[in-house]
Amino acid sequence: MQKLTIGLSLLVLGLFLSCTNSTEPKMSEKAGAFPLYLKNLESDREVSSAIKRSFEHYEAPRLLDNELYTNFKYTELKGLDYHGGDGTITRRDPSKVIFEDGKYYVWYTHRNTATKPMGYEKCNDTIPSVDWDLAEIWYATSTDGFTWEEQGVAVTRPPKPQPGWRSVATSDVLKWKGKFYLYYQAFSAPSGKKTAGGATDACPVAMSYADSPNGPWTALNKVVIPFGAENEWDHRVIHDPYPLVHNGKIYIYYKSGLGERDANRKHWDCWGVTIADSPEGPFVKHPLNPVMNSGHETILFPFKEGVAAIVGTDGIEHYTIQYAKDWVNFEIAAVTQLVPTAAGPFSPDAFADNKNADGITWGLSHFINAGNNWNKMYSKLGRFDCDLSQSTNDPSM
Ligand code: AAL
Repeated sequence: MQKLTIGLSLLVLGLFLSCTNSTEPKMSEKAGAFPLYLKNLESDREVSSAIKRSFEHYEAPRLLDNELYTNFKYTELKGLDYHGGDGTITRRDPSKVIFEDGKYYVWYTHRNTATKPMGYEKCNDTIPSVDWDLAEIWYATSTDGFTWEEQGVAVTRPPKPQPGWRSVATSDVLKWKGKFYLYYQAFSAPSGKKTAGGATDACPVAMSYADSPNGPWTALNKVVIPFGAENEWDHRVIHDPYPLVHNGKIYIYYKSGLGERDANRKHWDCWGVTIADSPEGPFVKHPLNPVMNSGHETILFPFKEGVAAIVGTDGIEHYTIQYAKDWVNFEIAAVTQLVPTAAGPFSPDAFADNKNADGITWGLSHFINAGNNWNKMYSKLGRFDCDLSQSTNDPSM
């Protein structure tokens, strides 16, 4: 007992000396002003590793007043029919929402097939393999963001062998110099094929353009973002193209994977960015790609002079909100929960290139009704509300 007391006294003395002798500024001094109770936490006593990294790594005070932290609220949309949820109709992967001529517009993957998806082995020309197989890109409009009127098809599947003959899906919109562009996954085979190395989706990115958001849309009928070479991180798929405008150029963020997907869906989703001077390209992939290490679907939006990203499922940094002041080097700004899936925000500054972007307060996401069989699913669109805007305190939260 005596030995233990002496040992403890020496330890306390050692700690006291190391604290009082230190010329290093305190963690609070490095991180800036914060409340007294946090100052007490880092008074002259030892702290746990969790508290230590709160200051050193996460700059704890910032977490208490963080403009890039939010929760999400969800509301069912009115006006869209799903055949009673029998799986034959799906709407998923909404684009950004834009506002034109007094209306909100959204584009999305629309499947209306004879049966539910049946998996790769059972699919044929009319039976879909997965939820986004045999799909087209449709659009809907709304005056309030809650009730949506489906307007019909925007981009149809082109004839074989043009890219997208099997399915066109997961689109996002760009407005550039008064014209409209849809970028999307153009499948040249049913999705979901399992190979020895894992599933590979034959879907690079294609594009269609129009003078009005109501169309008509003309397909460029060529690949605008191709796969990387065999030895590159994005050799397997290019998914979820997401165009924004920055420094007078078109930035398209996109997902690909490191490693191959195996039967247990083990893989590592990452995001890269590719940049062009005009909508049809050529797009040049950034030398630092991949620029995000997580996120199956990621929502990006200009925020102040940088770009923010809401990183959803999959990966070591899932359910985080990240920020890249230079649009390439992302840092975690907040950790959150119940993140919208595959969402498209109403992002008024998406194409404004204005260096002081306001952020977002709402958008559309999808909800997957997969039950216990991933193949037999269908999806519905819903609305999310959040508080990631500099100027608006969303009254609905
Ligand atoms: C998604 C997106 C892409 C994938 C599939 C359909 O939500 O990541 O579009 O291919 O799942």
